[in-house]
Amino acid sequence: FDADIGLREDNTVEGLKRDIIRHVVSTQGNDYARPSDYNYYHGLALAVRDRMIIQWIKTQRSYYKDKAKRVYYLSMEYLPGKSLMNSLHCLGLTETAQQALKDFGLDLEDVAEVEWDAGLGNGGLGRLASCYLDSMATQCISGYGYGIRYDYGMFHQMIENGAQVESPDNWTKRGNPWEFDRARYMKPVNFFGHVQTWVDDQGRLRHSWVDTQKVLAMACDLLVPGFRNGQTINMRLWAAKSTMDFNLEYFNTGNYIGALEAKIRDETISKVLYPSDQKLTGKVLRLSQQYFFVAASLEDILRRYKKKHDTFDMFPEMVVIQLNDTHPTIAIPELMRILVDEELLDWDTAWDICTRVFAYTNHTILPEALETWPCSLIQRVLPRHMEIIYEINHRFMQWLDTLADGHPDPDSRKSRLSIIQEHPEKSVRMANLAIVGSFSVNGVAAMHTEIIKSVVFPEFHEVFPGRFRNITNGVTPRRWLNQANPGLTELISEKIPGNWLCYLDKLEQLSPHADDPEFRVRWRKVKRANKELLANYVRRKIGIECNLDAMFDVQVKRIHEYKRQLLNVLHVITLYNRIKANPGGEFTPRAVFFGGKAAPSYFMAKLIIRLINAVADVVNNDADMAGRLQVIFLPNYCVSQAERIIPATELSEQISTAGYEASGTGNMKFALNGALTIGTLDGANVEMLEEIGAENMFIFGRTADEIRDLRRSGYNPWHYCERDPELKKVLSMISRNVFSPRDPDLFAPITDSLLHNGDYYCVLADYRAYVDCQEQVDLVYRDQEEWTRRSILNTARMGKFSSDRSVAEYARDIWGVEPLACPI
Ligand code: DL6
Repeated sequence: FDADIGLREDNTVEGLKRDIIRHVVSTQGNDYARPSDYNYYHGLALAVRDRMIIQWIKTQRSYYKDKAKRVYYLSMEYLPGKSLMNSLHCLGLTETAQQALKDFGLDLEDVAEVEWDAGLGNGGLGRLASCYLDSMATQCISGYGYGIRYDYGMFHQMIENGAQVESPDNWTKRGNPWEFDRARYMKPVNFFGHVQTWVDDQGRLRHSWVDTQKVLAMACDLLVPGFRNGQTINMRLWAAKSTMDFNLEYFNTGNYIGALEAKIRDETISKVLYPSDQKLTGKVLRLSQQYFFVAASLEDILRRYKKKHDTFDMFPEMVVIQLNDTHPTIAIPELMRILVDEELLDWDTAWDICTRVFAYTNHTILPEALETWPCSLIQRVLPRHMEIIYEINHRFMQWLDTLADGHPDPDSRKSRLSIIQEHPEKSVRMANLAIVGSFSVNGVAAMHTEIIKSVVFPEFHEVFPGRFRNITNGVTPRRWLNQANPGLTELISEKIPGNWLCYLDKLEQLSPHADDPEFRVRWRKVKRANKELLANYVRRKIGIECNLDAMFDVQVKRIHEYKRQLLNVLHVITLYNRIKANPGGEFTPRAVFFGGKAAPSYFMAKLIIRLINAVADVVNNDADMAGRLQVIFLPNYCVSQAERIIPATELSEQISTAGYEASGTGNMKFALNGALTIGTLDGANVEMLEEIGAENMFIFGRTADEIRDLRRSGYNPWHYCERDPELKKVLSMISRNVFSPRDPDLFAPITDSLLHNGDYYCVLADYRAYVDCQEQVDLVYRDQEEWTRRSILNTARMGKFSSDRSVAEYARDIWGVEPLACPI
């Protein structure tokens, strides 16, 4: 009995069963004699949530008691995946739930399967945000995630005739037992209107944003539990609701259809996630989404601060706001608007506060992903913010004029650093605004940060030298090892006592066991069992029978030219040709898995999916390939699917063009689960190499500098094709429609982009090195003892890549917060 709150937490099997039945019957209104798996899932989820809310209340209370500085993580995207198993593991209730369901004649795994993934993000950026919330909760950091509660998350991908077909992901159509809708936290958010400038009776120049259209933001709270530490933090997602007054006006004038239109238009704001990860087009709706969640979040943050403070003097001491990429950058002018226009602070004081509160994480160097918004658009949607951005820029330009650093061409530097870009259309460069308005700018892997400092924003680094830093990404071992790979977790736990899942450096203690043949046998057994589980899943989903003796070679991630799924396909075709040429030869058997979604408007990415499936068709239907080569495209790659694929993987493909993958986090998850990596020196692969050792990875291809030099010296992909008969044959097969007999020239855009349009991502330049490196992979795989030894060492040396380490670095180097004493 918790005297403090007065709620009972009965964590016995009987207690849990009682709560499940209560929710199945009383909350959901079911006849207890005939509930379905879904009813039980829902009932169990609510019973678990009951327990988490108690933790959550205690956690929130402790923040006030400890006068904790709050960390606010603003992100347009989160990818929590499924919540049930994670919550049970965190609360230490997995076995209890297993037994409770068994008593009802059910299996926990089947019941957990019913849950729908919360896919509120595109890929790495969103999943990183979820890993960081997990680590904040686990490390007792007073954090909050803020974002958007999209009605439709990442689209559902189907493959029809080899092509991606998208359908909407109505992830909450059967309700979402994990969230609390807070109708009392409805915050009006303003759009459009105009600015009135006036002088008040104290002679102050004032700005009022008037005649706006309002949309309400309703808070939906999703609880994020820490790992067995009694902490639960909050992910607050905002849902757009139309204002009642607004509807009434229409109704009163008899315009019923108009009233409905307005409601639909308003609520469109949180309807759907933009399914494009690296290219953001200047759409009113996207800007509205950004402002919507930022404005609601800032209001909430200020409300919480004002409960305990009468002035803003302490604001930077009590609040830090991490901007997850530029998407929430409009928060900077919004905070200025609130402080100057509403709180009546003078500009300099307000700016000083702002620039001590915001920190910005950059996640990409792809130019098309660096957001710019046409000034005309911002002017229309957020007129006061446009004025403020101009003012910020004006003062920044003036400040640049004061720099006496002997720059040879200060005017051209000013135009490059300006927040306003003049051509081709007058626009706001959001990254420049984020850098100018933040006290910290960080990249997500050492190499990425170096590129940011030296190539993407070199002059910002010159004028703000202390502002840039690196925080290498990490992944949560609770989800990506404990939950996804219980077999391996158990085996590791035999060798490493204590709570190594929260102190991942301890994995190093596994290293000596790599030389123990018995341990290696057991390690292999776990992998084999995981391969069987994946094979069962593949059979169920797409009816393909996987060869369990084959090396499971996997590339799952968003489909993008820079990630070079094409290079992998060219290798598969090369293997196919080699086997065809020598059908009696000895080959290391491979099952090559692909998975990933293409942005619906990204033509090349969708064509790459078609090519993979077309190649799979030829390979999988050729008798000579039986037992040697298989190609499998798994539709609808998502978090819960990753949890099945990663533990079964033996070879992890991390083969982006060097200099383009900011970090990658899949690379970390695979190695943590004992896969060996074939990869380029890109993103966090570089740091993985430092930890794991070159002898335990397969590194190939040109470095980022070499790619740059190659381009500078006039890269001609034809040369590579002409000089390499295997490559030439592969490309000519694609051109000769071997993989598209019924659709001639289907893949011409791919061969054109490689041979005639400059092969921007240097696929052909790295082909030979990749194919040769894959031969090394084959050789090592044939020696299963050696492969297993390396596999164990990979896992053992992944301690650095826990998101706990990343979050601890953010806390120490950027946020200036210390972990609180955990309530339990
Ligand atoms: O930092 C998380 C993740 C990195 O691991 C990937 O390398 C990077 O591509 C990804 N970036 C994005 C960019 N989105 N935008 N803008 O998803 O971030």
